[in-house]
Amino acid sequence: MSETNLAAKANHSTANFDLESYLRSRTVAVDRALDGYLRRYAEQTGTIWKAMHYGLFPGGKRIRPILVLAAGEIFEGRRKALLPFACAVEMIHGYSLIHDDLPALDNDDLRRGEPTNHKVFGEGIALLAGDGLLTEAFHVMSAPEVLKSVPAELVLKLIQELSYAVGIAGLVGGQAFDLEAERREVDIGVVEYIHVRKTGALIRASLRLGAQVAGAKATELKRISRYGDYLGLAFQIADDIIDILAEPAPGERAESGHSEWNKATFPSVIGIAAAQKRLAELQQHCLRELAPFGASAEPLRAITRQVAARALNMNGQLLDKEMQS
Ligand code: GRG
Repeated sequence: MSETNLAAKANHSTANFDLESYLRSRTVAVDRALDGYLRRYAEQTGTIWKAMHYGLFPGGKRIRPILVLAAGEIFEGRRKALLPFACAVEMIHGYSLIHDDLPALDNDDLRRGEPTNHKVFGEGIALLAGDGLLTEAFHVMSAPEVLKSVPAELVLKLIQELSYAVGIAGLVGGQAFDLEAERREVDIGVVEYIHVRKTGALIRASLRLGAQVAGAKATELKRISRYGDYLGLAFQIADDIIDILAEPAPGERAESGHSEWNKATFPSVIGIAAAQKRLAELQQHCLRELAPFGASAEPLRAITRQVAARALNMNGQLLDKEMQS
């Protein structure tokens, strides 16, 4: 097996799979490639370059690019072919966070424990850094080097898929709907509608990109897509449960009255226990979709469990009671 071939298929087994080292090694590969893409502009662009770099480094969990790689590995995709797509989805994620933190949207001062992009570089540059990352994602995917390992027709299809997933039908539309939902009562159907677009679409697209670059067959791709639908929703529900359970008690909150309970989320609309139950069900759906892929899907299986575990373990007893009732 060549150095550049990610096909770790034969090495994974449920019993001894080490998720931590898997995530670490993939993060190193993604970070190196992301840095390489940005370095090409370092000399010509000054502050905007620094703001774009700051938007990507230090990174977060890198879950979306790792999903590209992990889905590609199932079908023995080559790292060289997968990495441009992995980096593109992380650039788009980075852009969405920079824009989401702006005063016009969430008005956040901190991101990953550090001052947000606009706090460091000002609103104008932060806005442009987001634009720069979004645009660069498509530049990276359509580069001539990519066409040496991925057929041009497929590249075009993937660009179309990803732009659909992050445009008005997906991330942008979901965020806009979320913004408007803040001013009205929402039911769980609306919450799910928002999450599927705002968070789910990019997660699903990441998995589909990886699988297609690696040559998944139509039936396999359908399975990966269903897995992506479940994982995307699970990811957002888990994030919202963690946010609510980590929130200070009402008397200890800042005077702004900002509370996770006021947002359009699963735990705020149906309660923590019901949200945990839904999360546990989604985890099962995810694992069911991965079953036919055997050991090659062990990374995705372990990622699924980790996504759910953090939110379920925070309040395990409550979940147990609900599941028994
Ligand atoms: C501004 C067009 C536009 C969209 C913004 C991504 C987004 C839409 C908003 C961010 C706020 C939010 C809670 C989104 C839900 C998705 C989510 C949980 C994002 C955080 O993703 P992680 O946990 O972040 O992967 P890290 O820091 O690990 O990269």
